Amino acid sequence: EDKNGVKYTREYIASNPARVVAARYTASEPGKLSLRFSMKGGSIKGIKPSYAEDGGTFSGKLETVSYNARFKVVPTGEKATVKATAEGIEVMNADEVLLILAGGTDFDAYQQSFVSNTAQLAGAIEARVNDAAKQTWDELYKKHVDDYKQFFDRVDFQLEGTQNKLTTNTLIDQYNGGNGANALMLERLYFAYGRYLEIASSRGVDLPANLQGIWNNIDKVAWTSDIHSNINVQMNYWPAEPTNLSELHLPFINYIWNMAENHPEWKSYAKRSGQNRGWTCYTENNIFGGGSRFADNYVIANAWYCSHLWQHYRYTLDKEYLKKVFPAMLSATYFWLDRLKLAKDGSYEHGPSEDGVAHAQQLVAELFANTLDGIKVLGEKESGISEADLTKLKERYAKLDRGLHTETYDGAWGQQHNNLKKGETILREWKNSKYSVTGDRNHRHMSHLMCMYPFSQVAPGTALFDAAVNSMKLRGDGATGWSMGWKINLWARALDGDHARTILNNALKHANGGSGVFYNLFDSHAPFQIDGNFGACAGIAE
Ligand code: FUC
Repeated sequence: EDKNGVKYTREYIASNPARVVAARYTASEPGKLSLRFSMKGGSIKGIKPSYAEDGGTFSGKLETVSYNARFKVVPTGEKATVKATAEGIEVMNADEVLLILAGGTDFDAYQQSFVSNTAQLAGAIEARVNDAAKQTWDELYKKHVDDYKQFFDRVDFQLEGTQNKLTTNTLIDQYNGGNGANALMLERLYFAYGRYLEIASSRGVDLPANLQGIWNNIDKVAWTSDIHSNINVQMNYWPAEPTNLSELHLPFINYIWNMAENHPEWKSYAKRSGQNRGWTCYTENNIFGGGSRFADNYVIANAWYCSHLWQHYRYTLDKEYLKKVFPAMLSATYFWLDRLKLAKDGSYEHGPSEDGVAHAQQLVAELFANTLDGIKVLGEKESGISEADLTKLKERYAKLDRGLHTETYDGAWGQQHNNLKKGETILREWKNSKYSVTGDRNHRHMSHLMCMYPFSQVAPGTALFDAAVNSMKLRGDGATGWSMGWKINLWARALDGDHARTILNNALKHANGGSGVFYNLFDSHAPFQIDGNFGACAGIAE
């Protein structure tokens, strides 16, 4: 920023090693920086920041957690002065200013009360700020970048001929989905950004990234910034393993394990859903194991979650890890073992009311298959399953409806709908009712295509695979943010990279109130949801 011939700069980092946000303000001439720093607590009632010497602080308690925030300014320059007023900290005539800001709560996922060390919170935040303020910007910056690069540099993705010359908003405005240097740059950047967001949202706390990652900045945010289990939180971790960020999958995995094994809520939801054994959660979840009653029939979330526990094992082959999380997989398996019911055709369906829905059947199939594989890896005894349950599991898995039935597109929506012609075979979404009766033509959830992505239940070159691809055609390309993320992966799995890129082209358009990206490259569903960023990143890897 230029003002009266002086060039001003601002740089910010959110440092994991220092656990602070640091900012550096500079001016091209000495003594030209005069700034006031103050704090705002959003809509939290009763927040009153106090300022003294060179910093400010506020603190308080919500229903469960206590919070504390503090900042300190470090001005440099011969003429620099700093003083506290009722409005904030005023710096006059500095050459350069370093700002250190830290915030924290006493949240502790591993306590039944969900808090610990409350009395130490204020002191811990103060120490953190003081430690960081003793370092120079260069030191803070270097440690921050080194820490980040240990993950980021594990993958190198180049597209031939890209050029990094335009600002991000210009790249977006000029994006035409072609093969020009700038279009390819944006695609490369979007992949890098997905990994950046995965790294930056997964450090330090065993909680998954929520609908806005960790970047919600408004009070009345969509879906209350929840942990949404009917695809969104899972999609947030789709890039973790395939883009070599395996450890950064752990905040989600540890959350699943902890809630399933150590806290009572998810077990109580299993009971409320009619099962004596196991655990489950509902669609909308908070960080205390709580779930709203919205869409509380989505108890299949437990099976989807367990696929993440298993995927991490598949990428790491870490048996000690598997020993730890396997009880949570087994427990979810019991939930479904007990819940399945024998259908008229002799197969097991998920019951008790929505019989044979492909989505749930594919998920139970995945859970049972992975649990059986886990028992093989750990050994029957170590796995903790009883002989009777193992017999039952094998029998039910053998007779399980896999959710892979087909039907004919009979032209109910026109001789050709999207890219599908009458007479072609599609995958059934519902075992007992036709696509055209229950189906929402262009629905964003590709629920019956779990078998293609994230799972690999249908092999290329088979009739089922072709039917699954036909179902994708029938849905068409139009989609919301995360739905495009899913479709990129699906078309990649369909071995149609060109089609995957067509969806990516749509996903990278400026959202303009609808679906696409904002100028900071956050994904718009609409509104802002981070899942679409992660879905597209995983899709590019795929
Ligand atoms: C799923 C979607 C909604 C929304 C919500 C947060 O339930 O179907 O569109 O993205 O998650």
